[in-house]
Amino acid sequence: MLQNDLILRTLRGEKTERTPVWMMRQAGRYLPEYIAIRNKYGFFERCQTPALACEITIQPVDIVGVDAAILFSDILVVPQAMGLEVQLKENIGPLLPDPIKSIADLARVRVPDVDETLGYVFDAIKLIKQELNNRVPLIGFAGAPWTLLCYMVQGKGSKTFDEAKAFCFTQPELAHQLLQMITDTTIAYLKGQIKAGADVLQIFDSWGGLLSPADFELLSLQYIRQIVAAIKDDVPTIIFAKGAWHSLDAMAATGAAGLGIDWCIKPEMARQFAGKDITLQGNFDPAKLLSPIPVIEKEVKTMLQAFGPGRHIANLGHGILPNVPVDHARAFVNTVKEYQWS
Ligand code: 1CP
Repeated sequence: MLQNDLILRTLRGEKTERTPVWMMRQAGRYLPEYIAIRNKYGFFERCQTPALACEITIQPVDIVGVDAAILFSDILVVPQAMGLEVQLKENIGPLLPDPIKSIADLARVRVPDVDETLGYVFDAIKLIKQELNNRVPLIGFAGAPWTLLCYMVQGKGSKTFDEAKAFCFTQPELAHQLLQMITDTTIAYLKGQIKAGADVLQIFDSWGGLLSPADFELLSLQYIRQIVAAIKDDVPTIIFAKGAWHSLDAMAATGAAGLGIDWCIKPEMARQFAGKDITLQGNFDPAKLLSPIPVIEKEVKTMLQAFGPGRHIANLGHGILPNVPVDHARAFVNTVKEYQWS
């Protein structure tokens, strides 16, 4: 039995004594303890070594006191398992030197045996569950098929992912073939995470908001729907599709237990779109954590008030920035934990 199951109860819609809190990208570069490990081991070495992934995953639980741990890994381990080379360039980001551009490139991609290619993730999850010793739940995750296609086709980060979009608009059949292969891999991968012990799963569609509402349905949501349908009866699932507020109603209808929202939508409006029977997660502007601590405390309270008690998990609207001071992250978490509904 978990000692702190606030997030699980909130995802079920149960009343809780307070709002739970965690931060996207909470295991990462703002923590000196993470930097110390980063200076010794390469990125994928950290992901592939269960003892390192475990240590990094638990750091924010000990250091900032969040109500959940999120597996230390990356969404790009899936394209890697599917046969693409993925590099992580220091302070630049991901680089895929041979991206998918044509039907010939697609022949290099496969739906892999996940135990063979991603077994290290399952081993890490088992170790983390053991080390957490039921203190807080463990969140597993995967990238949404659309967001993974963005990297697999564009080959690197981008503000617009125009080459990925052009691929989908000019070679739709190929795009859908690739999206289905990613979906099939992701379902097997997430089922493996559940079997290994993940308590909650989050699907990161970081670039969902780059699509029009119609294209979001066509290129993203129809694949997310398949994933949620395959896992929702085993563990609660949270969909975070950044910028895709226009489809909160459709995302709520997938059977997900929670929806992540960014800071560009009012909580009241998100609630209206998503309906009352789903938990919302978010939506503090990550850059606001650079404000003085009293400002952070005040703004966190304003956020909590806007969401109201119940059906809300406090979080950032996107990942924590590397230049956030640790005591600012802690102020964010503590303000949520200490907040009293009067
Ligand atoms: O060496 C380093 O420290 C590199 C920085 C880093 C880290 C800490 C990368 C490279 N990935 C990660 C870990 C990571 N990535 C986690 C760990 C768990 C956590 O604490 O949250 C998670 C959940 C991710 C997910 C991820 N990777 C997403 C989705 C979430 C989001 O922030 O939008 C995306 C888009 C990626 C790709 C990626 N990997 C790394 C970077 C810098 C990026 C983003 C590049 C870009 O902006 O295009």
